[in-house]
Amino acid sequence: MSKKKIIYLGLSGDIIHPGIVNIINEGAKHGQVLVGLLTDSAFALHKRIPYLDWEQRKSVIENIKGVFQVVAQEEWSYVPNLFKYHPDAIIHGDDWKEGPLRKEREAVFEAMEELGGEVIEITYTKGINATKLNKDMLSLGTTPNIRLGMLRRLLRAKPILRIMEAHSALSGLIVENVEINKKDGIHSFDGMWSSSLTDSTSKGKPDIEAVDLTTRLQTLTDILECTTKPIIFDGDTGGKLEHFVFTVRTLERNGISAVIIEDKTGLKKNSLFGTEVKQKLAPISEFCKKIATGKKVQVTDEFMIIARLEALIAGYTVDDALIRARAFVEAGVDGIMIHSKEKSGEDIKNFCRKFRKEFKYIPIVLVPTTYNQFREKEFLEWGANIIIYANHMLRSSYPAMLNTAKTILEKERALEADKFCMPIKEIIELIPVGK
Ligand code: SPV
Ligand code: MG
Repeated sequence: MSKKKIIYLGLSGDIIHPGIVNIINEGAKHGQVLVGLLTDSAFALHKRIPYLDWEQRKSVIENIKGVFQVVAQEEWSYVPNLFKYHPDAIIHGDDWKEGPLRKEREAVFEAMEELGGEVIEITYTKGINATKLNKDMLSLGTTPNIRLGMLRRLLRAKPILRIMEAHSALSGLIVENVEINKKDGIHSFDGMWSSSLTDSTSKGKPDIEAVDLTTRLQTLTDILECTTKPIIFDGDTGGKLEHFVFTVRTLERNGISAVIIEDKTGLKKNSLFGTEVKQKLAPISEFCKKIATGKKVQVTDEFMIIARLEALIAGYTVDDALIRARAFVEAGVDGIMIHSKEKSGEDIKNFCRKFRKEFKYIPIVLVPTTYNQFREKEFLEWGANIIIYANHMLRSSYPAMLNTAKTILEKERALEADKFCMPIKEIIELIPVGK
């Protein structure tokens, strides 16, 4: 009897639906189905982080009737695995003839021709697909536990994360849902930044720790209610050590993934004032104690405490910042944020290079508000892992509102302002009933 043919099937295997069972059954008619299961990283770089990790997905897929074996597909493209496993055929739904997978289809045809194999295309199962199911799942929400662990999972899966500021439920919804299709896949934000600047400003207060944790939590609750992405909380200085332990516990209980605290003392002023105002650095030992105490009281392994270095903001050198960074790493931080208001970005680049040489795996967080000429890829080259767009949702909404208000005053009616506004139909349908 001739050896059974190997039929390759690339899958994310995160959301199982009848379309997947169908393609496995179709594959099994031709031979033994070898599933190339996309790794968290392969999937996250092009779409989103899967709900289940690779091992969990593998245990589900390998137990589906008709699956012969499951191997890792470490790239978005099927091609490397085709050359690795030399299947007799690859099976795919015919939906890839159009849209973003078209190029991949061509590459697969070329690869299979070279390998002397076949491409089997089956009719795509209509009316059901993982993208639509994912949208339905998102509308069900998440749990604090799942959300909390998401930041570390993303850090493991992606070389660099993009985080956008949110200061209200509505801005949170934009960060949650906005995505664009680019050549290398779907681009979206990985999570949200709860900024002290924008949270305070939208409550009509200056950014001086005047908005207390309970009030900041009201904003967070609004955002948590209608989103699923991980949140990084701007913890300012962390306050008094005795208060910080409660902050950590409260944030953790609410499913916040990380808190960033800055090494300043006295009345906190926004960093972007730089040396225009007095910015006093906290003694290293005092700040280390705050970090170590926070780490001790956190309940889960996943919660992250990130130390934010304000040395460059306060007029000190990169080497001064490095001395502080070493001490904070020693005290147990899970990441370092280096901040600067220098436009050139040279100081940040210099810090990143030096820090990365000493510490290979401690995540580096950047907030490129002033040095905004660089792209994410460049920050990645410097060694950064998290990029926070810290205030852009609020800063962009303010001039839009001001413009509308001024136009109505000027014209003594609203007609001319209408072009700056979203259509009434859109706003009444923006938040559907039941979501
Ligand atoms: C914030 O967004 O509140 C920050 C970043 O802390 S910065 O405004 O640059 O200090
Ligand atoms: Mg702040």
